[in-house]
Amino acid sequence: MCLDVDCFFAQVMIGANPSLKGKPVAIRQKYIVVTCTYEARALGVTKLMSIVKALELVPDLIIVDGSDLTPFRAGGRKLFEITRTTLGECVPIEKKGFDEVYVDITEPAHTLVLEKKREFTPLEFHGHVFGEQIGSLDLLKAASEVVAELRREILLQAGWTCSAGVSDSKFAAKIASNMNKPNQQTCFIPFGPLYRDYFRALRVTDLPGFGWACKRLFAEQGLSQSIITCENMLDHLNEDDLTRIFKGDRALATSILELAQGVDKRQVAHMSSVTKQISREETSLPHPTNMQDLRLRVSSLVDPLFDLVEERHDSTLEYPRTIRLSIKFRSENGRKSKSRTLPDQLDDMGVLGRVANELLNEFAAIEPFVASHVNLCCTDFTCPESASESRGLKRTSMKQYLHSTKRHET
Ligand code: DCP
Ligand code: MG
Repeated sequence: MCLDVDCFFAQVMIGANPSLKGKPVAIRQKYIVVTCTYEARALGVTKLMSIVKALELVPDLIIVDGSDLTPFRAGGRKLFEITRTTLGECVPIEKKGFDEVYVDITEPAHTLVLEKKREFTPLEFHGHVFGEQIGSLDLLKAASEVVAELRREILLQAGWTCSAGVSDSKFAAKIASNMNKPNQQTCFIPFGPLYRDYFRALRVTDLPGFGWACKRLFAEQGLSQSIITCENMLDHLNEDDLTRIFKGDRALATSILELAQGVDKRQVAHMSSVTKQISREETSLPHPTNMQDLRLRVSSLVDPLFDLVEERHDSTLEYPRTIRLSIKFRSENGRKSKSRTLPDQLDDMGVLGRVANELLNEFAAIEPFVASHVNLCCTDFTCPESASESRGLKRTSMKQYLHSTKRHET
C-alpha cells in the first residue's frame, strides 16, 4: 500500500482551527501556495502557485502561514504511529516525506483471507479497481480492506482524509494512490494488458531512479528526443545498451527496464519508529552556572529519559547506542555536545546516569560559564540480535543512582 494524506499541511492547519473546514484555504510559505484544500483546487488554485495569482483567482481565499514546520513534522509522526498501532509491529512501514507511508500489507491481507475463508464470508474490493478482474484476487481484495481500515483509523484518530493505492509493488501502489483523489483508494491489478500498457505509456523520467544523472546520460547519447516513453525504451534498448548508456551500471539498467514493465523489486523498509532520538531538556539553569548545578540538572533528566527509552523499547525492542549531552551557553560559544557509545543493551538506568555523569565531567574544563539549556539525548536506536529474549529493562532506583553520583564527586 501507498498512502498519502490529502492536502496535508492544510488538513493539519484545519485540525488546529476547525472553522476553516470546507473552505478554500491555502498554506503559504514565502510567496508560494505550498498546498491548498480541494475546495481551493476546485476554484483553480494549485500547489506551488504564487500567492498573488491564487488571490487573483479566488479573492476570498483564506491564507494560512505554514512557515513553521513543527506541526507538520508532528503530524507526520502521528501518521506513522497510527499506521504502526493499527497494523502492528511486524508490518514493514516506510515513511516518505511528511505525509506518505508505504506499507507491506502482505501478511495482514493473508491473515484476513484465511479468516474470511474460515467464516465462509466472501471478500470484496473496497474503493476503485483499475485493471482486468480475472481469477479470485482474494489477496488484493483483502489488501483493499486493510487499506480501508487504516484510512478509517487515520480519519478517526487524526481527522485527516487520505488517498491510497494497493498493488503488488511500491511503484504500482504509488501510481494507484494518485488515480483517485481525495479521500479515495484504488487497487491497481498488477497483471494483464491494462497493467502492461499503463507502464509502457509512462515517460521514462517518471520511473523511480531515473533522476537527473540518467537524464544527462540520455541527453549525451542523443536519446532525449527519441526515447520519451517506456514503450520507446523497451522497443529500442536492451539491457546491454542501457548498461552502456549508464556507464556500466548494470543494476540500474536492469531495474529501469523492469520498472518500465511494471516490475518493482524494491522492498518496503521496516522503520520501527520515526523518532530518531529521544531527549529531555532542562532550561531553567541558574545564572552563572557551576558544575554542581549542572550535575543536579543532568541527574534530574536521567529518570524521565530512561522512562522514554523503556517505553520505546517495550514496543520496538530497540536500545539506544549513543548518548549525547549538550549544553547551550549564553555566550557566543553556542552549543557544545559530547557523546558516548552505550552498551549493546541499555537495560539499567544506573548505566545511563553513570555515562551522563562521565560526559558532564568532560565539560569541567570550561568552567566558569553561563548556560541556558542542558539536553540529554539517546539516539542510534537499534535492535540487538538477542532482543526477542530480553524484554524488560532493569530499573535502578533513583536513590541508588544519586548515591553513586555523590560517590563519584567525592
Ligand atoms: N510540500 C511542500 N513543498 C513541496 C511539496 C510538498 O512544502 N514542493 C508539503 C506540503 C504538502 C505536503 O508537503 O501538504 C505533502 O505533499 P503532497 O505532495 O502529498 O501534497 P498534499 O498532501 O498537500 O496534497 P495531495 O492531496 O495532492 O497529496
Ligand atoms: Mg499528500
